[in-house]
Amino acid sequence: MDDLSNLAINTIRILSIDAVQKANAGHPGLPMGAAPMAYVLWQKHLSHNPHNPKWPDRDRFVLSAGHGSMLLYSLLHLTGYDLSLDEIKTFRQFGSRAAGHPESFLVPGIEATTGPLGQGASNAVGMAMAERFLAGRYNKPGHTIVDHFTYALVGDGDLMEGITHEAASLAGHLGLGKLVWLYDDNKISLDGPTSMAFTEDVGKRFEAYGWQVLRVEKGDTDIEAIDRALQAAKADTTRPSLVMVHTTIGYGSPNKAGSSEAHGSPLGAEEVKLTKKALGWDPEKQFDLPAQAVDHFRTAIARGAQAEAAWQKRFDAWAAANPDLAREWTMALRGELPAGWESGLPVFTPKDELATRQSGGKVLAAMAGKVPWLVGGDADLSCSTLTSLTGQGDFDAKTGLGRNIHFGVREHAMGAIANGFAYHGGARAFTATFFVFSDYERPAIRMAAISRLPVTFVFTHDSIGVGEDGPTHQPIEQLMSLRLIPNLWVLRPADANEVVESYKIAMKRNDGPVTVVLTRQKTPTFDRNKVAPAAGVQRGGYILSDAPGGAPQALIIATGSEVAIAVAAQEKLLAAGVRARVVSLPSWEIFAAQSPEYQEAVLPRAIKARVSIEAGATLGWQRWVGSEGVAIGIDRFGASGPGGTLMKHFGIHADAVVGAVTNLVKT
Ligand SMILES: Cc1ncc(C[n+]2csc(CCOP(=O)(O)OP(=O)(O)O)c2C)c(N)n1
Ligand SMILES: [Mg+2]
Repeated sequence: MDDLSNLAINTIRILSIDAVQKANAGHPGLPMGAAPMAYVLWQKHLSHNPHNPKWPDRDRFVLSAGHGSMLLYSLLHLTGYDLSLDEIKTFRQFGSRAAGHPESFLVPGIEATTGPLGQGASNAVGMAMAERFLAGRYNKPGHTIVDHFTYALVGDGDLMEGITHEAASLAGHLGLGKLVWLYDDNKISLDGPTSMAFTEDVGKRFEAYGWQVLRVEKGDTDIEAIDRALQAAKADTTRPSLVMVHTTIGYGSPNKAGSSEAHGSPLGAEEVKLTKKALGWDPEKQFDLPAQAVDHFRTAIARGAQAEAAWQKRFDAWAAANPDLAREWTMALRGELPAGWESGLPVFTPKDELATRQSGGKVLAAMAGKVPWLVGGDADLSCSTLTSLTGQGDFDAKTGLGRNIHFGVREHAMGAIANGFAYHGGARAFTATFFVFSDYERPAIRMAAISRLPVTFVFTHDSIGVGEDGPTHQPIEQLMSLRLIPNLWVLRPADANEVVESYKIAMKRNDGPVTVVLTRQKTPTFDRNKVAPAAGVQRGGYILSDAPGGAPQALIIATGSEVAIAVAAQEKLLAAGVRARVVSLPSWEIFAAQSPEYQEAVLPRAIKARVSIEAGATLGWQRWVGSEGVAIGIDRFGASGPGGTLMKHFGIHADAVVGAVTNLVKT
């Protein structure tokens, strides 16, 4: 290895261990072991512009092993991104952008929030798919404006997690030739050697997935071999590549290298000094970055500017030849929507007795006709979720054409891949599966919420209304548990026109994910001449049907298919002389964000007789019905049987509401 490369690699190591030591917390081992591969990738292969981290055709780099965050912060600082040495000195402190794990919205250049192992690598699959999707849509003969690689650095932990098994399997199937995972193959994880729990032949596994597998035996020192492997990875355009780089965790530390002791705690002041000595640094100096190394890293700035300028030239020529596409490109990347995109959406009438999954399918297809960058798919359930975009073809990673993604039965990866599309930009992604399997997608939903990603997670078969499939397929706690996730909007529309409004919300939201929760079974479409317009959904909750003939004595609050039950109860109550107001509350989050005046107008504090009805867990409903109200729901697992029978059996019917309201009004 030449001296300058050696110095540069050690600079990453020293900066990383100093920051971890100062924070008195963090993971020094990975940055030390992975520094050579990171150096070769960033210095010789990664096409990026530190002064414009958002350049659309940059290569993407995801540090999936997010615990090694100091590796990424070192690279960002050294190559000239907006992350100062002073900020690195605040690593892991409250308010620092150099957070414990990389957070995509804190520092430009962090492509994905990582930490929960496996998510980042799977995001990278989504990014690589998004690259293909944009290439298919925008590249034209003689004009290539989308053409970049996606790299992820993965550790043993990433490759143990099930989610990467799914993501890698799909990536191999699709033949994502511009996806490269660099595997920090150090045979150590948190608790000790991986031999305790992880002994399969990873290379063979990836070969079986259809990946090109490359090996670097001396990953601590042999940067030429790393370079050759990366060249070979890029040269194979038909298969994703796994570069297995054999490294030593904590390389350079005389007493902790090769041991899990280097994984998750600072080396200790003494060991830091010994490491510095071993690597030829002054043991007494901290945050000592040799100017020669920094200058060397910062050549990335000129290289990046040049690469972007060359791209810009190609882009301008393309834009001149394709002005309509160029306008679309700009809109799609900004997260805007084409003028008039809402105009063709269906309007449903009471004649339409549809399951909300059915109306949902129609709305989605109509939106897809207006928004060409809407893309999505399902976990082998499109025949049930009805989320196929009719006439839009199946996604083909070779051509990049087609907008229906067959994720296969892989909910875990599906969510993370959709997040990858959002991280990439230029495409609006949705996913679909049965609501009960939202549990399989939940870790990705949580990451979307943290990272403020505009992804739409569609779920159908949303209650015991599913029927005969029984308790394994009947969501009980899912609705309430998704409401627990901060920054996630959970929408459960009551009828077809509320579905239209829900999808409008999903399409317009740019600062976080939205779930749209739909029924398997038919629900009536309300006569909007008799009840309030569905546009009330935009406020999260609204008075669907007010108490006829005077001030309401009671409030009935419901979501989804139970709103129709509430309306039926309202009629029965009226016949018995009780005036009840029906409030449809499709989104708690949006409603709770309305002004106190609006909330008071919908749910007046003075009315204590309140009953909620929702075919799911009741925990939490007290928030809206108050301590004196009654929450009708289901707090046990469902049962196998026809949906209608189950609704009766579990007390989800109008008479239950009538009974509860009558009791409350009497007392
Ligand atoms: C889903 C998930 N489970 C557990 C953890 C806690 N954790 C962080 S790093 C780690 C071990 C990772 O080992 P490896 O990827 O080999 O990293 P190395 O020790 O080589 O740096 C674990 C279990 C996590 N971050 N995410
Ligand atoms: Mg490891």
